[in-house]
Amino acid sequence: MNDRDLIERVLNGETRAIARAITTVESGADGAAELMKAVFPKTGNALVIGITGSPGAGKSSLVDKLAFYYKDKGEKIGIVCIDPSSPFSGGAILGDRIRMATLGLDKNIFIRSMATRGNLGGLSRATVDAVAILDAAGFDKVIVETVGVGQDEVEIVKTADVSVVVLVPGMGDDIQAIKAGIMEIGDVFVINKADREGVLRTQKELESLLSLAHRPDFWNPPIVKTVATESKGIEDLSKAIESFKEFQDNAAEGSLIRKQAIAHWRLLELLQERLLHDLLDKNGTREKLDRAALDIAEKRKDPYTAIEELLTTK
Ligand SMILES: Nc1nc2c(ncn2[C@@H]2O[C@H](COP(=O)(O)OP(=O)(O)OP(=O)(O)O)[C@@H](O)[C@H]2O)c(=O)[nH]1
Ligand SMILES: [Mg+2]
Repeated sequence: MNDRDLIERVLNGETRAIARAITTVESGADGAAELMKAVFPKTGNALVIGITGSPGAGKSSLVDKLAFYYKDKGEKIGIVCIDPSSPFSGGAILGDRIRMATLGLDKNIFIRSMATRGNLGGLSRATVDAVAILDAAGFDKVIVETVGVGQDEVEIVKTADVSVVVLVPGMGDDIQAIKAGIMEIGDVFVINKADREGVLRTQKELESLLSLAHRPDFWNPPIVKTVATESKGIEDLSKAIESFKEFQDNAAEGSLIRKQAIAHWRLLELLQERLLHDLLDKNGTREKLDRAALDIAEKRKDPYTAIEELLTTK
């Protein structure tokens, strides 16, 4: 498959080409930029749903049920999960593999996990690119699942059209702890595992936290209760997602500001990656970096001097 072929097949929605295109952007291989240039104009039709929450909250279970719900309505669904082997996720790797094997059998559901976390970052860039590829390939819904820990993960969910934050009952202290990170990004809140005790209390705590928050768009995030394992509340969740989408569509100005903010963040990220790559690719830079690291470790040099030297010497 040459590059032109690949692009054409992706836009045709061919599964193998989509998988290959995602691998291309993930590894930052040659042709990734050309691919994304061709993909960009074809994006904007899918509804991108970001799902985040603490480890084990039931995100994967919810995503699966939501995907089947949409599929039953005749839609095509792409799922991108971030690194199930990340140190934060509690290591449900095997479970996630089995899950992918099962879901992957359905031709209207495409599931992919992004596992690369290179030392130069790029995870969020590659994930957002993967979402764009699925969008351009004709998927109606693209669901991105990330564990709500870590800056990358939060940024990724922010780029979604609708961000869903998943909580579980009886996590009072957790709510306090995570609110700084993910509370403000939730357009929709889910209390999953609603078959457990303490649902009402969690709901009250959540409501009082939300009443303190001031969103620039004045949206009032709905709270949905679900039992993912029993497929309960999935339709309510889909309605809540839809209601935010409609709200966004009607608030054209607000949504433009949101899109502009996302584009700004993406540009900075691409620039950062590109500048770093260009610099490191220069002859001898990697060796200089190694040497400087040794100098710093042995206290012969401080990191600030090392950086100045690295940037000024040709
Ligand atoms: N009782 C109950 N258990 C649930 C519910 N939803 C999920 N679980 C269970 O909770 C556990 C974690 O579910 P996952 O869907 O893997 O959670 P996750 O948030 O994707 O987990 P990580 O990706 O590891 O962060 C599994 O054993 C599920 O069966 C629910 O509504 N009620
Ligand atoms: Mg999961």
